[in-house]
Amino acid sequence: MIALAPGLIWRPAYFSREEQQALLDDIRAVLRTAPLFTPAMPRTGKPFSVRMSNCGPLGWVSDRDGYRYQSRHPQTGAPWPAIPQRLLDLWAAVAGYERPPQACLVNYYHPAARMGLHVDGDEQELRAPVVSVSLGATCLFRYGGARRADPTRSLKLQSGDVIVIGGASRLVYHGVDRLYPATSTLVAGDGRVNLTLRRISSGD
Ligand code: MD3
Ligand code: FE
Repeated sequence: MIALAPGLIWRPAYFSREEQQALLDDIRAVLRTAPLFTPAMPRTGKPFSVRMSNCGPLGWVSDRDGYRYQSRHPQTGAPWPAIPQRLLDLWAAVAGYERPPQACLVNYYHPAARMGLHVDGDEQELRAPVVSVSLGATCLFRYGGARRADPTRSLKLQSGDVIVIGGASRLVYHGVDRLYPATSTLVAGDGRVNLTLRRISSGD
C-alpha cells in the first residue's frame, strides 16, 4: 500500500484476477436490474462520455436539474439493487469507517471515455472515505489539490487496484484523462469499470 498524499491510499493489485472476475460478475448482475444510463451535465444537458449505474440504498445521478443522490433508477424508477457482499467486505477491510456504504456508483468507460477534473462533494458525511475499485483497461488517473488550479499528479490505475480517498484528501480534484487499449482482457472491448463505495449521511 502506498500513501500518495495524506488520506489518499493506493493499494495496487488488491484483487486477484479471480476476484476481479467475481466482482465483474456481481456487477453484471446489478446491471441486469439497474441498466447503465447516460448522465448529463447540470444546466447544459451535455451528456457524459462515461455511462453509470448504482447499487445500494442510494445512487448518484446527474441531469439538467443537477447532481444528487436518490433511491431510484432515473429511467426504470426501481430501487437500486443491493451492494454485493464482496464490496461490503472490501469497505469493512479498508474504509476505517464504522458504518456500511450507502451507495456504490458504477462507472463504465468505453475506450474513448474520459472524466474531467472534479471534486466529489455531494456527500454530507465527509468523514467517510470514498473507496474505489478499478476493473478492466488501465487508465491515466489525475489528482491535484483542494483548488482546481492546484498542480496535479498522474498515476496509471490497473485492473484490481483499490484507492481509498479520505481525510485531508477527501475533497481533492481528480479525473480520468485516458484509457490504454489492450491492457486487460477482463472487460470486453477494452472497456473499464470503476466502482466507488460511498457513505452519504452519518445517520440512517
Ligand atoms: C482520488 N471516478 O466516480 S476513482 C467518481 O476512475 C470518480 O472512474 C474515477 O472520480 C474513476 O467520482 C476516479 C475514484 C476517486 C474518487 C474520488 C477521489 C478517486 C479520487 C478523490 C481524490 C483523489
Ligand atoms: Fe470523483
